[in-house]
Amino acid sequence: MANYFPVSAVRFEGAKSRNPLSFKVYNPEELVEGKTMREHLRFAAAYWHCMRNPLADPFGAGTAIMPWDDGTDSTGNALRRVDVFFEFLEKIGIDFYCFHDRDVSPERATIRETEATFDEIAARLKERQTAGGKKLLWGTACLFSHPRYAQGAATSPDVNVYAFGAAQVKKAMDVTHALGGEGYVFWGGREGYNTLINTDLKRERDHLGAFLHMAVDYKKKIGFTGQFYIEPKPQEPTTHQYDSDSAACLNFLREFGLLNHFKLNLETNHATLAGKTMVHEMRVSRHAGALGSIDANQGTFGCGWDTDEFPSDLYLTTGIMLEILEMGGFTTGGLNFDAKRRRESFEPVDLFHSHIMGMDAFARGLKVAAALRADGRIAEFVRERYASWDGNLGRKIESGKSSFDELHAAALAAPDPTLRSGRQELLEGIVNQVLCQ
Ligand code: XLS
Ligand code: NI
Ligand code: NI
Repeated sequence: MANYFPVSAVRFEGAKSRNPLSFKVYNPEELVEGKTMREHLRFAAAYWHCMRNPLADPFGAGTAIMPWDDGTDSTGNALRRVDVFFEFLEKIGIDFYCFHDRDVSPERATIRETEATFDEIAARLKERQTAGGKKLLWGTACLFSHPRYAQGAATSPDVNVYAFGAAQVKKAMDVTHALGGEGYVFWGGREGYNTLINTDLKRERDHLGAFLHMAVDYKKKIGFTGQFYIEPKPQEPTTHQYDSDSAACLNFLREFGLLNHFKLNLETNHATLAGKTMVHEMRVSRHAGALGSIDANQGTFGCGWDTDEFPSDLYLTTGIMLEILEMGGFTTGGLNFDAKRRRESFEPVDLFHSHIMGMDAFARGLKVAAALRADGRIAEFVRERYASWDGNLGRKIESGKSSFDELHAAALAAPDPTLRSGRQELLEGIVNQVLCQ
């Protein structure tokens, strides 16, 4: 078998290791709260960033060195990329992967030909999955690159474009199903508008609702039991995307009667773009029973771009893993590195350095999150903070059995309330104390 990366399999060597191609924290078999790190974290690599991202930016051409890629749309080139990608997964020790249809398989002159090529590539993906014990976390369709989708796909003003998009999703679902995918993602990059002046917002949202309903029907028809996810993002490439954040997505799903069929795939940098923290986005969807999967990356606050940096911020990874532990762990979801190396990190080995760093950051986040739960001081504080609600009056209100008359009487009878301190800084100090242990 060809050897595209001149490195050996990456292993855990512990905190003292100075070997750059080793894990310092991520120890796949180490138990945390009774489960191995590997089971908790369910890492996935993104095909698009690993294999298809040339590391270009709006000011300059791609810099990524990809000696295996001849730059053509030939099926042979696409098949070779599959081999390179699986060698990467095997050497880095990542169990899952995610792809868009067009990342793995090029578009041909007709839909029929495109589908035939896709079947050929899917067969190779399946072969490599089985050989290496790898799994597809989720598949998706790229409905944003081709010029026909310039004005949206499921929200296009043109019904024929809409049909094209549906055909593409149908096939991407077939392939995801055939590959045993655990999920399927809808990220509507252009499902929004650039200006309201030319946009029938009502019709576009209705069309998107209908599109997703047809996807649910088709899922049942083919017997695909994977989880459907919506991935929120507020803008970029459109000025406004209908699935702008967790709350907007949940409202959309509720409005169109789709809430039972979808969970959310949350991406850190999308939260940042929405002016929210990732933990906020996770908390909102967790309480709605809709926290599904994570696109792990990080961005720069206020920068306005989805810079998809590899996650290095331990405070962030701790917050994310705390939400996951509080949820009881992932079921179908996982941590997909929707992250790209910086344009300066153009060598193939940088794929390893970036994933190693991100995996160690999440392993540390997991350990700190578990330690915070074992420590218990923060949870105890929050319980105490709301303790007044555990009395008769609180219980009645919470169960919808009180009234303004009763509360008026209660307020008259009660002494003036005395608030207790929120102790934000004390609690932040506890997080830091545990993080540094
Ligand atoms: C883009 C999105 C995209 C989705 C999948 O910003 O993050 O990569 O994850 O279509
Ligand atoms: Ni993403
Ligand atoms: Ni993104």
